[in-house]
Amino acid sequence: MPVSRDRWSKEFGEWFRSVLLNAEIMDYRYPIKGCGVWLPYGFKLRKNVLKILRELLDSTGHEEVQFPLLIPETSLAKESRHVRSFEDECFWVTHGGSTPLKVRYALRPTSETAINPMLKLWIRSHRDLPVAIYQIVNVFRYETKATRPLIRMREVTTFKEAHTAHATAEEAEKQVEKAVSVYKRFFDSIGVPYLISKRPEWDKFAGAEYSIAFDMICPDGRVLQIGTVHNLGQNFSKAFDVTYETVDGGREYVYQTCYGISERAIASIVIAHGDDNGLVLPYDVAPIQVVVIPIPYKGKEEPINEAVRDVVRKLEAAGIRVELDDREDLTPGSKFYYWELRGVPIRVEVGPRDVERGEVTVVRRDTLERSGCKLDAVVEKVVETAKQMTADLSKRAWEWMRKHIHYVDSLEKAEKLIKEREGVAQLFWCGSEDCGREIEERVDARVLGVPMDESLEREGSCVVCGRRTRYLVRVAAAY
Ligand code: A5A
Ligand code: ZN
Repeated sequence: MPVSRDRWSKEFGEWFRSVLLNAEIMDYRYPIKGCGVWLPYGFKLRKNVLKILRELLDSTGHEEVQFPLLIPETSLAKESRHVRSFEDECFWVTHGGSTPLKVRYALRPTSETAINPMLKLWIRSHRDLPVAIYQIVNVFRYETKATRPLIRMREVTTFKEAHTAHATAEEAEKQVEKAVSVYKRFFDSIGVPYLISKRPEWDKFAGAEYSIAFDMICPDGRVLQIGTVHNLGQNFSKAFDVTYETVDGGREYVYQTCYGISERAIASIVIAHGDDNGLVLPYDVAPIQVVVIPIPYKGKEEPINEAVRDVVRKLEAAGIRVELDDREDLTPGSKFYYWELRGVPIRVEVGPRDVERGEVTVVRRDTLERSGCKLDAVVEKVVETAKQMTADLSKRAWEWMRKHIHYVDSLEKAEKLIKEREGVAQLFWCGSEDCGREIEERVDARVLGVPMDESLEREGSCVVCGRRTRYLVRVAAAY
């Protein structure tokens, strides 16, 4: 029997906030709005998630670097669309001590304008290309929409931004595809389901030719953008004069891409797998993979403790992250509650009957399903249970998401289902900005864009103007 998901779905905002605090992921009570403190347990989870991301990037031709936090206004201002979008979102440094600065510095809101002046120095010839670098840093955005822990921070603490430069438009296009496939593998490895959509013109990244976004659906039916891939074309290279010498001796501006993922990735794990008992963490990223809990029984203390120590030794020797909860002032029941809230994937109980049979009891966090196994086989049992649970979590999350995608043929139906928090509406759309904007207005929701993960064999009529079209568009309430 899976744990209920009433509070998870009906009081999602409150559920999310209280789980982050009580499971000790992030304390969001810092005296600056939009800033939070990673707690030790949350920090370990973050580290494990970043390890996956780093390994994926490192093994696909990216190199990790680190740029300064400060960007002079003169650099930020070089790409006109970029600065128009970001200047009001920047925190500005105006003084050094009490001396006013001649040129203000922005705390980076993202790093295109920090990176391009350096690319101009580094890239001379076609032999210097391609460049593919990334950094995992904090960025600052003076967000005006409601801030939320992990979801909308003003200090984004965990901003993984990759930046690439190429000789040709085709190579940049290829890189966009590669980035999308890296992000797919990343979200697949944490079992988080996603929709991939090409953002409409009016919602692309400032300075991009086009933007592709990964969105997930939250329990309240609203979508959360959990990653983006942008083709920047030559917009920044022209603004920053980043050129290379071509094979035949000419000069050409480089073509660029960039793509980003933030702590929303950690939010996505909390959201996709959680339930009314709290967190449910995928085994691979869980700070503690197995908790061992003795079930005390008068007169059997010694054999139970001996078995418990044996279990812990075996699991540790197998490289499993295991915690023994031998606190004497807590009942087993309150320990179950404590570790369920923190999402520990597997619990091993050792009670008097287990000991008599030379067995232990293994409990999965997602279904709370119990099964026994021989103490000697505990490692195999844990590994097998973990594997099954990882697959089941991903399956459950994908099934839940698919149930919240609805094909509709009218704006009224789209409006109704979005209002009722049923998720994403997919409608036929002619592709024009006028019709797109009208959809947003009449449905009172956001156009996420055209699906990139679904090919459409059918044809239909634009819900606004009635023109025949093969495009679908996704519409939803968005965070
Ligand atoms: N330079 C590119 C990569 C860029 O800045 N893209 S972006 O603006 O779309 O941000 C990348 C990702 O960061 C977004 O897809 C979103 O998942 C996340 N993000 C953006 N603003 C955030 C905020 N205030 N708090 C947490 N995550 C945020
Ligand atoms: Zn139309």
